[in-house]
Amino acid sequence: FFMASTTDQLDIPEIPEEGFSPSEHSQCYSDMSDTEVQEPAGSPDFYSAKTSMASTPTTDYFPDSEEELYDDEPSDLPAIPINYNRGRRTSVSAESMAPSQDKDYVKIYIPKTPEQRKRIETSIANNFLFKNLDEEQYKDVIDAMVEKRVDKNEEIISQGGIGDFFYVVETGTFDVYVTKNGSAPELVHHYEAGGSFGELALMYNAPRAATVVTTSDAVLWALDRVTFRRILMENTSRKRRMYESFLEEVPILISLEPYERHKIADALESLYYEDNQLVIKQGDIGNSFYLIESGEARVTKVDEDGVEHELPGLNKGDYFGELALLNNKPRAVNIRAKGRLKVATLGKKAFVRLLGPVVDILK
Ligand code: 1OR
Repeated sequence: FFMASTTDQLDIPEIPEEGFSPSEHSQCYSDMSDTEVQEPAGSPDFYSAKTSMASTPTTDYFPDSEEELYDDEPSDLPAIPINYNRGRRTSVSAESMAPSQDKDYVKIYIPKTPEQRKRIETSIANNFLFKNLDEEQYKDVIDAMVEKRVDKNEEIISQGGIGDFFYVVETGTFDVYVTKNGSAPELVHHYEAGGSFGELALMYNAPRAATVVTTSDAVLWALDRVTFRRILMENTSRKRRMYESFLEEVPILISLEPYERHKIADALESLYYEDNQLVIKQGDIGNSFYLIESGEARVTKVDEDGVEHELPGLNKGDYFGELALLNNKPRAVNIRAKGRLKVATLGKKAFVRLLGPVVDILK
């Protein structure tokens, strides 16, 4: 796709990166390309589908110059979250985020069998980035996705490259490596079925922040940059922005990487309670973890004689509900709103997956 259309017509900007050295990185990945855009690896499916995508206006994909890519214009995008692009101007105005303003947009339609659609639906069913889509958005996303079958030890994304696709994992396993300041690549993360990656470069018009390699044969669903930005980005960046400063101040999460807090933000949902409303009932089965965004909560415990005792209360940044999730036991206390209370909740599965690194502290 890129070789056939984009590179002929556009001068794809090279994105130099302070602190990132592709050549040093490639010492560990002898087959790693130093170019920004990867040749699509994998099945003929992927090639042919990419070719048909070329009918979409290519200028939508990349700005004409680096100046445009890193424009000083004010932007409605959040500032870049991680310091992998330190020293560069990071605001972006290359593409519009508001779908309604983008009248010339041609929807991408890649024909699929019902069986392929079913597989996509299963792959995205528990992915927070696909929550809250309306029917049309949901259909447009599935229409635009491309199946990509890859072998073990293939590099799907190279740190420093330009972002072309966002990927959802149907099957297979992946390792994520980050090279900081020219040091050896460090293994920072894994993905498996249901996971997704490659959103950062698309959201922030930034170089790829990490290298992603298959550790088994795998099936991926790739979503092009324009469809990602049109449909999935707004909600995702709104949520990350909304929870960013709050999560930075939650003591229990301080040890996490900024990117780990972003993933938590994707999974959080805010709930409001009125004065005296019950949030957690002693004895119930626990399904959620709670962080107080604003307001206060009262904590009480009913003893064996049925007498309710007041315990120290909870305030902004405090958390509760972890015990029942960690120990699979009923809720140990009652928690009620004291005045109006706003909490951010995380479901049990997401709690286990995303708060793994702090479970010891919670325990
Ligand atoms: P991308 O478009 O930059 C690489 O391409 C992708 O790897 C990136 O989007 C994320 O989807 C994914 N830091 C940055 N990107 C990460 C990280 C990460 N983990 C996965 N990706 N971590 C911070 C390392 C200092 C790891 C946090 C657990």
